[in-house]
Formats: sequence, structure tokens, C-alpha cells
Amino acid sequence: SGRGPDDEPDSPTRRLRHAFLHHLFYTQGKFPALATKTDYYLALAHTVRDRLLQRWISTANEYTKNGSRTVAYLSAEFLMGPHLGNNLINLGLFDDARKSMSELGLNLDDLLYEEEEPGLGNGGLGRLAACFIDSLATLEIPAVGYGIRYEFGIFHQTLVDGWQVEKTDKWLRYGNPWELARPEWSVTVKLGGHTERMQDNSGQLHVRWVPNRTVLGVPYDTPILGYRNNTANTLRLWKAEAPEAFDFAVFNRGDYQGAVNQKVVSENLSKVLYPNDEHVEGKELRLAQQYFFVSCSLQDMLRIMKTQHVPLHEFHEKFAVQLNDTHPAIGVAELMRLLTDEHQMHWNQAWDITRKTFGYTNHTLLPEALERWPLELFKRVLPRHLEIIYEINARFLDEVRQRYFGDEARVTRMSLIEETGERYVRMAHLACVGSHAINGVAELHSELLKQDVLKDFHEMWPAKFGNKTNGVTPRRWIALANPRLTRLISGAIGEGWIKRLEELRQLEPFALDPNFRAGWREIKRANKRDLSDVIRKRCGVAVDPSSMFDVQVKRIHEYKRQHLSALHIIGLYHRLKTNPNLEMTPRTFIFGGKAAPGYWMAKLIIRLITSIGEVVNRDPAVRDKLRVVFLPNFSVTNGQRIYPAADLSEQISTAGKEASGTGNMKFAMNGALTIGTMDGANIEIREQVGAENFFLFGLTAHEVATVRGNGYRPQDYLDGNAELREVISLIRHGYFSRGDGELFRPLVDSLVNHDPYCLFADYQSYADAHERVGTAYRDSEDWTRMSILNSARSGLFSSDRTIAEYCRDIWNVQPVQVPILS
Ligand code: 26R
Repeated sequence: SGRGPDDEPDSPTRRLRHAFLHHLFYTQGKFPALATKTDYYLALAHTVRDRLLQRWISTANEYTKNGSRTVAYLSAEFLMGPHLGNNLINLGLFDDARKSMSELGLNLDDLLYEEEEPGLGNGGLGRLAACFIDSLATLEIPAVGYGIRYEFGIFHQTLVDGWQVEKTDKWLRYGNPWELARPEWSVTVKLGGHTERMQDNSGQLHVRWVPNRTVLGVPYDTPILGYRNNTANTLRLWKAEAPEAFDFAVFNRGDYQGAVNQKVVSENLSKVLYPNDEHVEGKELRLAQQYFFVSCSLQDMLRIMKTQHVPLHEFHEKFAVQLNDTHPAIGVAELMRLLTDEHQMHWNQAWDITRKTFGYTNHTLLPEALERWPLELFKRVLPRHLEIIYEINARFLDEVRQRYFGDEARVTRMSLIEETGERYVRMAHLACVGSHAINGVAELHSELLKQDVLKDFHEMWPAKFGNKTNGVTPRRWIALANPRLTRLISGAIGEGWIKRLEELRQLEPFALDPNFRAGWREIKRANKRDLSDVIRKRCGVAVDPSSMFDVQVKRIHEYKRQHLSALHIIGLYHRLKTNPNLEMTPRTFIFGGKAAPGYWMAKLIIRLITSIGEVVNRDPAVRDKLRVVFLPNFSVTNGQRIYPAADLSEQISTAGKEASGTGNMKFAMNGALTIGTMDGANIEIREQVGAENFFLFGLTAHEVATVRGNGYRPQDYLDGNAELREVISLIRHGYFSRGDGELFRPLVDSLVNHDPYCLFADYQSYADAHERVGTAYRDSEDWTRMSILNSARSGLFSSDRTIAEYCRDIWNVQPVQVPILS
């Protein structure tokens, strides 16, 4: 072969190739004949890790030297997704890596696929945290993400006979090349026991917390690269360990089992992610998990302050701590404990610092998702914190009484302790009282917080409230997930959009260019072909890439209304069966998402969808027009293949229930059109892309409230809608369950008698919107134009914009540039 530049001794591809072979030999201990795909993946991962370590160290050095003000993002979940591809993109090494692998006869995509994704989150909230730390690094903001290193992340979903079956997520099985353990920075955390008080010589009262056990928190650090800069921030996740492998006191008594048992109990704290979203279970272990990682993180911040010689009273100047929902809200009481009990600071000063330190983001309006802990349970785990919360509450309620003279009802409503019936600690109230800033995650959501869930707090402190509409990172969700589109866009407007997503606006004129449209369409088609291959492999169903890909992927929940789409599909099926010559735009309905293992109704919704698929996909009368698939195990990895292949994005929650949604943004960026309600960020997406490029349907949040307030009767809607009656009757008579009329009965009964999420009220409006979708899709030139405009106008939904707003309005932090490597 000719001597091109890549054959030069120090060309990037050549260096990558050598480093890769080095790691295959010295890290994996293999030579090519024995190497597995995992070995190859790990060898490449280590090769890439070497290339980011310099940045990581320089960044830490720069922050330490300057004593930079730092954001601490506290989150029980970080749904990171695979690191390798993302790091290659951010380092600018993606193409070189592909080339060097192919020179070795390896395919980069195959290697990327070998990475087990760290699924340390349930859904929206955890994925948002991942997008945020990506944007913080890209914007060069000193930041640490603090969380839990769960040994088992979100379960792996399989389908057995159309039902969800959970498998444990053994993501650490082959090791994790992206993390470094930092045992030298371990901290101890106390749990349980009781408190004692005593006076010192000067008459000063001291409180001593005597725990009944302690655990060790060991930090594991993962570098988080900025896009094409020198910043590498840190995700610091805590693993729980027993303070000693053996308790020798117990061991010497001969109780080996007891000694080992202690170790097991301690390590349980970071064993597994709770797979529930939007429904609290008052489990002691969950509270202990929350306290564990929050205490570790705050102690870590105090350690950092000490090494940088920052005085204690400047805590809030050194750190801006954000609470990702109430899961870390115990931090308010913990910081008070650390400052007062452990560092002898006076209450008032500690309280002033605490409030200046914390900001609180709320992510849900559903009452069943608001965390409250039974008082007895709370006291068992955190006796000292309960006392501190009582003290915070006493002082807070004095303020309420003074401000609202004689209004004891308000005092009861606002108290940190719920005292009607069983007594609870209200974590959202603790978060509100202990923070200087409170925000929702989309305009509507933030408004509803002020008017409804946190009304009293808003009345008392209106200035604390604000909105920060969510965003997603265009690096992972466009550049990495959709390389074809990335090339087309960059060819037209340059690469600036990857860092400044607003520049996508420059695509608008291209929507009128037939050549550009043809290119755009061809990319969507290619992405759909790729997804069709995945569907064939995973579901055994052949789908037609020229049909419209209509996608709903998200956690399965009644409020998200996957079953509204299911009812509508049955409606379409019914139309086709009764009128075989009916013209209908061919559609492939693609569903994906996990149900909380204990959420029966959600699991039944999955079974309904798979059942519809079984009937529809093999019915020759309809199978050219309708296909229905449920892609198992929706995850970040699978999302990266799904969003780029979607024509239509289903965002159909009952208005007022979805705080924001973030999948809606990923779809729009990748050129899908949305069919959606006036809910969460859908409203802002519609405003941006233009009402004429968005398929709106359904009641507004206000109308939902009115309809429900007037005694909603789903039966009335059934009586008034012939198609809906046919749909319900088909399900009831077992048409989708081989004649079993019982299977879906709980679902049907719930709809007919209660319909808490107003599916029936929205059915006709939804069906009408789908008619408009079908017609629009048939004009493929115009559809493509709308698709391009959706992308071009999605710039607002970059998490870079969101993070810039947090930095300005809540955290008051500035970028710190990391100097070029030496
Ligand atoms: C069990 C309990 C405490 C719990 C409640 C809620 C556990 C986990 C959750 C997750 C919720 C809060 C969540 O993921 N909310 C989602 O947050 C996204 C990011 O802001 C929003 O886009 C999305 O609308 C919202 O549902």
C-alpha cells in the first residue's frame, strides 16, 4: 500500500493502533487469537482512557490551584449510558478510532456495542443528571456529580409470553475501565442508635449521636469530558463497605457468621437501585441509601475545603449544591448537623450557610411520588436528624405564624411534619425551607408548582421560585446517535451547532431546497433500515422502513398513556377489518419502556401492547398497513438507535401530569414530528417549531381540572363514541387474548369506571390528530420540510442552555478554562 499520512510513524491512527495492541496484551493479557469482543472493547476503552487522563489531572490541578467555586450536583440517579463512543466524540477521535480498528479487521460499532451501559437511573430524572454533567463540562464549569455506585442498576427487561420479566443488571461483570477507586478519600457514615446531650465546662450544650452502626463510603471517580475542550470533571459515586472486613470482636467470640453478616448488611446500602419511579415505597433501606450518599458527599466537600484552606463559614461560597428532587433533601439536615454538632458552629450561622448552599429542583407533581417518611422509621435510621428537623420546623413555623397571624390551617399545611393520621417527615417541605432557590423543569410545571403543590411556599417566598426548562445534550443525542444527520448538517452549516445548538436555525432555508430534503429523507430512511434490523433480531417481526415509524418510548405509566395509543391502534385495526379497501398510511408502532416491577397495571399495559402485536402482525388483511412491536429493554443504548429512526414522536400524557419530558426533545432534534398534548415541555417545543409543524390534541391542564372537578364520567364518552365502544368491546371479549375475557379486565374496568387519566375524554381528539398525521405523511416533500424545521428550531432544548441558566440564576458560577496540555 502507498505511504499516505496515516502510515507516518506518529499519525493518530497508527498511535491508536499501537496503544490498543499494547492494552490487549498488557491489560487484557490476550493476543488476538484468544481475544473476545469484550477484550477488544476493554483494550480500546483503556486506550481512550489514557488519552483523557491528562485532561482529568490538569482540570483537577486547575480547580485546586484556583480554589474555584464548584457546583455539586446531588442525585440518587445518573443514567449515563455507554462512555466509549461519547468520549471518542468529545476527544475528536471517533474517525481515527474507526480507522485504526478497521486496519486491525475490527468494526468500531461492534466494539462500542460491547459496553455494558451503567444504567444507574430509572428514567427522566437520572438521564437529565447525565445530560447536565455533560453540559457542565462542555461549558467549563467546575462541577462534581455525586451519587451512588449501585452494584446493580436498573433491571434488564425481557419479554416472556408478552409479559415483562426482570433480570438483574450485572453491569460490573467484566470490570469498569472508566472508574478509579479512591479509597484514600473514604468517609464513615453513622446510622441508627440514639443521641445524648452533655454540657462542657463553659456550660455549652453538646449533642452526641451514638450510632448503632457505621459504614464506609468509598468514592469511585469517572471522568466527564467536555466537548473538544480540556475540561474533564468528575462523577463521584459512593460504594458502601463494611468498616472492617471482619469485626474482630465478634470474630474472636467465634461468631464468624455474625461477623460476615455485618459486612453483607453494610454493602447492601449501595447494592441495588430502587426501580420505582413516581411511586414511593417507605423502605428503610432507601432512606439509608439516600442518607449514605448525601453524608459522604457533604463530608467530601468539607475535606476539599480543608485541603484548600477555605474557612468553614465560606461553605456556600465554595459550593453550590443542587438537590435533584427530594432524594438528597436530607442534605439540609446533614449539613446543619455537620456544621453545628461536628464543627461547633452556632445554629443561626449554620442555617444561613445551609440556605445559601442548596437549590432544589422538583421533577414531579404526582402526589404518590412526593417523598414522605414515616416518623418512626425516620427516627430509627436518623435519630439526630429528626431532632434537627424538629428544630428547623419550630423556627420555621414561628415565622409562618408571625407572617400569617391566626392561620393555623396554613401552619398545619406547611409543617415539615405531617400530623393528620400517621405522622410523616415531608421531604419536599424540608427541601423548600432549606434552599434559596426552587425550580420546576418546564414552564407549565413551574407554574403548577406555584399554584398547587407548593402554593403556600410560593406565597411566603415568591422570589425563591423559578423555572428551568430541561434540555438534553446534543453530543450524545445527535452527534453520537445520528452520525449520518450530523454529517449532513455540518456539511450545510459547519460544526458550530454541536456546541451552540441555536445555530441549527441556519438550517431553516435548507427546508426549501429539494436536494437537501432528498438527502434528509435518505438519512431518515437509512436510520429506519438500521432500526428495522434491530427489530427483526429482537422481536422477530419484519417491519417496512417505508412505513411511518410511530414511536412511544418512556417508562410505562398510566399518566403517560401508552394505553391511549393502544386503544387507538385497535381503532385503526377495527376500521381496516370492517373496510378492507380503506386508504390508510402504513404505520409501524414501536413501543419501549420498563414498568416498575410492582406496578401491576403498567405490566398489564405491556401485555396489552404485545397482545395487539400478536394479532395484528399476522393478520394478512391489515399487516401491510399496521405493525405493532414492543422493543424490550429500552435503555440509553437502545434510545440511541430509536430516536434517529422515528418519524412521529408520541408525547401524549394527560395535560398537567408530565413535568417536562426529555425524550420529546431528543425526537424533535432528530427530525421527528410530535403528536402531543399541552403538557410539560411539549408546549415549549410547539412554540419553538411552530403550531403548524406539531400535531396537537387533547384537553389542556386547566380543562382536565375542570372536567374532573365536574365529576368526570368516562361512560358518557363511551356512550358518545361508536369506535371507542368497538375497541373496548374487542378487548372485553378477549379478541386480543385468545378469548380470555378476564385478562385485561382490570384495565378495562379501571378505564370505564374511573379513567383517572382521562383517556376517554381525549380519545376522539387523539384519533383526529392521527388522521392529520396520516394525511401529512403522504406528502413526503412537505413532511420532510416540517421534519427539517423541527430540527432547525430545537436549539432551545440543548442542556447547555439549561445549564447556562442554572449557572446564572441559581449557582452563580463562572467557567474556568483549563490550560492547554503540556
Ligand atoms: C419512588 C420515588 C421517590 C421516585 C419518584 C420519582 C423515584 C424516582 C422518580 C423519578 C421522577 C421524579 C422522574 O424521573 N421525573 C421525570 O423527571 C424528568 C426530568 O426532569 C422529567 O422530564 C419528567 O417529566 C419527569 O417525569
